[in-house]
Amino acid sequence: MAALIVVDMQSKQKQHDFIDGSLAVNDAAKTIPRIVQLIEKGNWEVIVVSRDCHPQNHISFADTHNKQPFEAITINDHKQELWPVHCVKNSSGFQLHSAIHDALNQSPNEVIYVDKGCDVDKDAYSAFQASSHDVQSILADHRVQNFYVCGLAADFCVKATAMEGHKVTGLPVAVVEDATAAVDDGSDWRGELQECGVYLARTTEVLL
Ligand code: VGL
Ligand code: ZN
Repeated sequence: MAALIVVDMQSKQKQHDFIDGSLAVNDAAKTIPRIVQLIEKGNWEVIVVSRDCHPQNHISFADTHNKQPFEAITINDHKQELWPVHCVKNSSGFQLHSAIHDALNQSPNEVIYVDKGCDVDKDAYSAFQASSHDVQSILADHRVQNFYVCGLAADFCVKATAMEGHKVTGLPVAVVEDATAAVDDGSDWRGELQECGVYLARTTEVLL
């Protein structure tokens, strides 16, 4: 049986959550009906829902370093992209989009929420880096044989979750390409995924 991983469908995608719309992901709104369909119509062993969950002054916030968002800096030999303040735990931008929230609440499938990026000095794009749960064990405990990844953003947290998930579990993994959207339209996230052995699928195929 299969699992669905829904990545970071938080209010950060709403243009009005940022005055300049800076972490608003293009086309994020289009993904919402698709993800609702996946949640409502799929027959899942388990649905894992990740949430980006940052403390104030998080290492990934440009403000923390007095820098501009969308630059990258090097910290301890590690590249850190800098973002506008987003998904601060228990702020409005941390909440799941209401349509996704409602679909999950009504789902007959088991739903497990996992939080990531909770440590002030560590970022985490992949749901497999969640601090609250071990997603690899969740999938193993549910005897999941393959899984699908949807949500935001295609070129960051969705990509990282699919790649790490495929690597650590060895299971077939597909990103649902019409149920995700990228921060950077120019990024070749599809090619990068395929190079790592991750498949691409569309919502209608997944629900066949
Ligand atoms: C994400 C940038 C920073 C994501 C999270 O959910 O893809 N992107 N934090
Ligand atoms: Zn983040």
